[in-house]
Amino acid sequence: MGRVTDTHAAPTPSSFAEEFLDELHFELGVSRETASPTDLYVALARAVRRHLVEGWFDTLSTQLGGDSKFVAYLSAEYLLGRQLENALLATGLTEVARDALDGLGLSLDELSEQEVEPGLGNGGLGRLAACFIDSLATMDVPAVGYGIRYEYGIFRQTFVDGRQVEQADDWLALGSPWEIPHPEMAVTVGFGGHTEEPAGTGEGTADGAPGPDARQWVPGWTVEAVPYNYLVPGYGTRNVNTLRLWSARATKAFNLEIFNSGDYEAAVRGQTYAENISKVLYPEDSTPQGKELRLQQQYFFVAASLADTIARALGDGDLHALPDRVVFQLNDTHPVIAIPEMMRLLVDVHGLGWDEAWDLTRRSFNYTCHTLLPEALEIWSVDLLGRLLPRHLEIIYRINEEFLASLRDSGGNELQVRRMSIIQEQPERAVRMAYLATVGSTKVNGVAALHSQLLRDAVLHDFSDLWPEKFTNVTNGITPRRFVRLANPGLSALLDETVGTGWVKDLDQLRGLEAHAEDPEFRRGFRDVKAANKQRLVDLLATRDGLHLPTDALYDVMVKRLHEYKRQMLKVLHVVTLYDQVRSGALDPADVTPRVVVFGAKAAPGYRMAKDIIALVNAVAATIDADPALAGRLQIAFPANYNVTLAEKLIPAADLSEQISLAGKEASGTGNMKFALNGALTIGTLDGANVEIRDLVGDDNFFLFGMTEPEAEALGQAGYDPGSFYEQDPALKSAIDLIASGAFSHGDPTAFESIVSDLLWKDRFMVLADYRAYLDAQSRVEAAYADPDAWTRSAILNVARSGFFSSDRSIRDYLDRIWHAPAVPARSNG
Ligand code: 26Y
Repeated sequence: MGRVTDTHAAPTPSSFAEEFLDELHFELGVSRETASPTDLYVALARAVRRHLVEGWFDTLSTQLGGDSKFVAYLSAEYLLGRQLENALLATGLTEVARDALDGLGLSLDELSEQEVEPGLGNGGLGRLAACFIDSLATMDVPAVGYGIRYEYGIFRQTFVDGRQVEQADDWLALGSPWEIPHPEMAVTVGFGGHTEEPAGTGEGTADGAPGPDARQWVPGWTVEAVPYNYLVPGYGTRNVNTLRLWSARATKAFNLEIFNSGDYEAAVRGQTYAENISKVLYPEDSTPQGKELRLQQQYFFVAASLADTIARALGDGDLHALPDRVVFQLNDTHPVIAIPEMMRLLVDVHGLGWDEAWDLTRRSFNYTCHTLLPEALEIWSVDLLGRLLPRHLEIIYRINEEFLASLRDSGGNELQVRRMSIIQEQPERAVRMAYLATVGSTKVNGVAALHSQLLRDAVLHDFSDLWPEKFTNVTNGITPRRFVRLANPGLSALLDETVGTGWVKDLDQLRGLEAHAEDPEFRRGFRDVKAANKQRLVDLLATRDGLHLPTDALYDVMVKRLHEYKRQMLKVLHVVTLYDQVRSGALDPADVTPRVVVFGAKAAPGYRMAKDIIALVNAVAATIDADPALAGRLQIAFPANYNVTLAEKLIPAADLSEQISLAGKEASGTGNMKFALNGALTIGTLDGANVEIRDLVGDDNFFLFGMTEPEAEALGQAGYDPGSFYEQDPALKSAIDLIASGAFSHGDPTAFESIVSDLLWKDRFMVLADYRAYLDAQSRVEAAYADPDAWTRSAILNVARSGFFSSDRSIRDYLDRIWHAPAVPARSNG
């Protein structure tokens, strides 16, 4: 190995500086004098990446050498966040790099700021996948994350006159130092065409003969899937796992057409069509649109990943060993086309009989559901699916026929059979992907205890009656590396001093803090950390967004995608009520607890109501800002483009975490866990993982309000009338009337008409029904905040008792309950 790339020896600042300059000069071709900040960042990233490669090679040779089982995590989204600081943490090189850069007159922190985060996900589901691959690597579990290398990630949000405007996220524009492309390992993926009787000698079957159940798929067109490897370093281990994201490239056949067809332009258009597949992340995270390109994306990455997995797991080995060598985890229904694809590979390509193939498939797949909203359950019209994937549709039909026949055999009545059919007949024939996933998997899990229960009781009720042992729960978690150690260095230092450094890998050790909750000295230290984090946030939002915020205030934070079920409107009504009461003289401004209400939220571009709510938040913010009566008392901050990078600054500064969805609608939430672990108190409903947070941190350290899920359900059944709540609560009535009057829209009463009328006539998520309880809970918050010692004590207990929410624990649960794949620590070959 070359002089400066000898990554065996522990690097010193001077050797690291040399590596950094080597990258800058010889790889980027830029001199120190002419280098832009981005150049410097890219050179730094590449220098750090060198130190992951040895461990990665060791991991690959250890894992591929033995006969270990590995996890193939299939996810259409990975919301990774910035990579540099995480890689430095994992390699233990943070201080070396800092010193090296100092010596060159450069600042690590400034270069880190250059990194554009890979936003290859919408929200919770994508971020969960990123936390899981971090935990898998840290726990030495052989695992590969498979997904899509979108050229454009989640859009950048800007506000124009308070309304959301989306911009393309060209995150690759300035180079992408973390990825390693392998064009030579491209996999060909077919689409369209037709199926036929297989020819005498079966295509690719092991012994050359078609299997008894084989059909031949003749695709109409193909694309190539080019793998890009991302190194996923474990913390405090040699292990470095792989995240493999696929990028679409036109096949040679497309390029040939360029020569053969006289129509050059049309041929190039064809190329563009193929390469569109990995162009952009769909920014919707509910109400799937049934868009053809989305199905193309799903099949594209699934087909490439399965081919890759089978080669990796089996080499030339025995297909019957598949379930012992690999376990697939389906992250929601987005990759569920993998089930018929596996059947196609086994039956058509490898010549297995149907029953044997089905047994192997079912034993290899597991499915995680992330929703409770019926409209979020993916379905694909038979028409579209049959056109794009004709063989897969045949396979799905046969899976369904056999499944329904088995139901009838075991005495199922016709109503039940129709309810459980993988094919829905009305309003159009379509494949219910959640049902296909359930039928084709060994285990089905929800993402929080309540959610898993509601899956069993409602969403997949018939299936859980049929196969009770199939259903399990794995409560979500978050990685303490990124969301505590990196995001909150002040708290981390305090934790290290108090309980030692082991918590980063074993978050239950935070329990050791409990004893210190009563120690005034410790409480002071804890408060100082929170104050410093607020200062850091205030500084950031001043430069990033031009906001001027006080530090000496209660930071009340609601950050998550904008959805009606999450009830940002409830928060708005609280703020409007405070404003209204001060304005009308009912409330003395001096009695208002100084509060900064922080929102962060992107709306799906086509979601009108969500966009209107964003506009309303900004309008209320501007109106309050303009009113001197509220100065220093109440302020809304709504920084645009909430993303992982901003979350890492916002969450550690929060006092109050808003988790106020209607009970029974939020599958889990993971932001809720991040806040608790950073010492914010939760105001929340009994929904998703809030239930478990409250159970653990204790009722005294959690502001509970609102209807329970059965209560909300019963109210809906009884015929919910939001107008009656409006009529009966003068404060509520006054707040809504104020919005309706145009008070936040320069006197224009039409501006928020759609919101007002929806609340009064529909209010699907029962904002008005929970309004009074929410306001009462906010009064309890104010009373509690008035006693800093008691508040801090509660905050400390939130941290101490939230170790359960480490994604390491989630992974342990997946291993115990679903995967049964032992850890395999990487052996050094060096
Ligand atoms: C099919 C397409 C429209 C689609 C794309 C993305 C559908 C859903 C999604 C993303 C869903 C999502 O992020 N769900 C969230 O998953 C988190 C992790 O489990 C949960 O904590 C959270 O409650 C849930 O809303």
